Amino acid sequence: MKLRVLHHDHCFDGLASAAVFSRFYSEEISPSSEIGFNGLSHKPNQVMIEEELFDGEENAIVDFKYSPSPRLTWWFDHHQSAFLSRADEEHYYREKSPTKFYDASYKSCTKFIADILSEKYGFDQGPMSDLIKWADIIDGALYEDAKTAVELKAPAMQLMLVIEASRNPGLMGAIIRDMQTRRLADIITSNQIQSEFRPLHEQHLRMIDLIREKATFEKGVAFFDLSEYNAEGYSKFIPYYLFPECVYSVGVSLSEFRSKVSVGFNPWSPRPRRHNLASICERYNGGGHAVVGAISYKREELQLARQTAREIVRELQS
Ligand SMILES: [Mn+2]
Repeated sequence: MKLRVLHHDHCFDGLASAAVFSRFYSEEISPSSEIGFNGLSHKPNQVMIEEELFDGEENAIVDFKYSPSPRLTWWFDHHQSAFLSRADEEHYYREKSPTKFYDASYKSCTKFIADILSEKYGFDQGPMSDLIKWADIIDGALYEDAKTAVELKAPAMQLMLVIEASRNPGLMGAIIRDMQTRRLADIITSNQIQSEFRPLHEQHLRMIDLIREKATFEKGVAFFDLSEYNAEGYSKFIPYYLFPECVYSVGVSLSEFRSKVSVGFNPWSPRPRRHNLASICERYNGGGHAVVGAISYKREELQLARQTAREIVRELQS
């Protein structure tokens, strides 16, 4: 018997969701089943989950979009945009499958899965409670302060850095297997994870120094232009760590494929938010949420990205 678990890739909640579901499946459904993991990533203009990914006798998707495929047997998601099309959404509500679940009010899919399985199958969350708690904190960005988010002292935060940034194939599956039975503090001290963590952590510390050096702070807005550096993928909480008084941050970055303006609201801001950042970004053909947004330009449109960033800084300062 083979179970295929498709999970949101390079995401702490995606991997923790796969771990909780797999432990449940081995305990309650089929102890002798062989479980294989495969990560899914968002792609522009995606219309469906490729059918050939459903290569188990049972197939599950966790923390990722729905598929109407008859080969999909289990599904759990908590994203606001969980359906690739209106037809998929209608399919989900019409089918009323007893093993497919959706609730956008959950901070993490991990906690959602654990609660559903406890309620319906008597699954014991106890042994995985620390993992579930951290999935909620990380996916819901419920950090106590910027220090917790940026200094990465907790084992879960260190593991998050490895999960989000490592490109080592096979590592995600190994972490999911570990998450099912081992404590986060033990997982992070293994040689394999440490050798991944060290260079990523050094890179993270360099980004903190770079933003400290490049950022200006005026009228509640921290602004930094990192386009001269290879600097896409820094932690979005760094500006709030460096400038605790700031309300908003605006950054410009340049990667191999695009130039980008990132806009964020400080979750620990001393003053309330007075702007909807998604609406501001939408005016420039970008998007996001009320508290965080972004606008992508072509690489060669960097000047345009810089100009947009300056305009947004002025708007947020007013
Ligand atoms: Mn999630």
